[in-house]
Amino acid sequence: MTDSNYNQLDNEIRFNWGRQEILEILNKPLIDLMWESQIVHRKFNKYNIQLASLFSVKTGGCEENCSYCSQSIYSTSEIKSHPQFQVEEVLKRAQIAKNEGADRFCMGWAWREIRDGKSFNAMIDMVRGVRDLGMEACVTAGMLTEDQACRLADAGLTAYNHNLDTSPEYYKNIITTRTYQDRLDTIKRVRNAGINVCCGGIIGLGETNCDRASLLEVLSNMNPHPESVPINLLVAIEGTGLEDNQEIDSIEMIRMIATARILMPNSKIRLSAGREKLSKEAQILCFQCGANSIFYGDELLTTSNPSFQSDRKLLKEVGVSFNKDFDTCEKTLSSL
Ligand code: SAM
Ligand code: DTB
Ligand code: SF4
Repeated sequence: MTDSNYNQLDNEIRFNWGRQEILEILNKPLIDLMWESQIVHRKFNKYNIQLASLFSVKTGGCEENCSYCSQSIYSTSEIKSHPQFQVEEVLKRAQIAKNEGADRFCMGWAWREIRDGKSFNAMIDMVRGVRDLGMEACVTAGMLTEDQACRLADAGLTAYNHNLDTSPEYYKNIITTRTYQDRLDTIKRVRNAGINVCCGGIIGLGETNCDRASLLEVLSNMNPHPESVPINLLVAIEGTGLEDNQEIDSIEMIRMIATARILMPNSKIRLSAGREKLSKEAQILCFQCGANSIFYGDELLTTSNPSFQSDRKLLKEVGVSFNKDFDTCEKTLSSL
């Protein structure tokens, strides 16, 4: 075992991880990587999986050209069109998610940036409403200004999701309508406003292992670390620039999650998009190596996700705990 791992065992959280040492962790024999990540995970976390529900408030028509995304105006994907959802309907969805056992409600808007006015005011009301239900609230809606970040913080927003997606070096192959620095600036505004940062990336974009290490280097050198780190497996959607990308082996997802757990022991590492492509066994290994949250519910933003029922069954089988109120929730559901 290397000195850096001993530091982890001594409870020291590091913010100075180097790319080479991250790459070495990522490339370790799988059996060692799994063991080391479990040691960190058991020490810092209690195998409690947070269930986060995701809802698309505004779908499609986004001016950015993220080549994986069906919601970009540059994609030809067929997506369900619906006018932007109103506050009442969104809060109804949050209540349903809560009844199903979720304790975090994430709301997405397909925007390049948030604009002030009617729909920003509605966003604020949605955040307040979700918090009043006793749930954590997360928003993802593109770039935001300092003033908007402060207004969202005042409304009680728990976290803002803004992913870096990939390494600074590979980024220009995926998105050209905004820079890596634009993303970092928004993340800084979120942090300065006192909102938790939710920031992660995607694997399967065609990046190398070195790019994955480079993304993890940026994330793990943030001080504090992002409280939440979603790791997405590309959902290759028809009509997007990456529709023909080769599927990657599930072992790579396990490696990415295990490495993120070793580097950022206290963060919620979220096993995010792409779970439909992972076997039950691959997901179990992800939980064992450090994933402590999933998106829970039949839909992500424009694509499908495992059902509530199958996820409850999976988590029960694994024996992890996933909601303190779960027994009550199970009884309420069965009496419906
Ligand atoms: N427009 C906002 C933004 O980009 O920040 C919010 C929504 S966007 C869909 C949120 C994140 O979802 C992206 O940054 C990306 O990491 C992830 N994502 C989007 N499409 C995906 C796909 N097809 N497969 C995997 N992850 C995806
Ligand atoms: C994140 O990192 N993954 C979520 C959430 N943040 C907003 C989005 C996944 C989208 C998957 C593709 C889709 O459904 O369109
Ligand atoms: Fe727009 Fe977000 Fe999709 Fe990029 S990922 S095209 S910013 S909705």
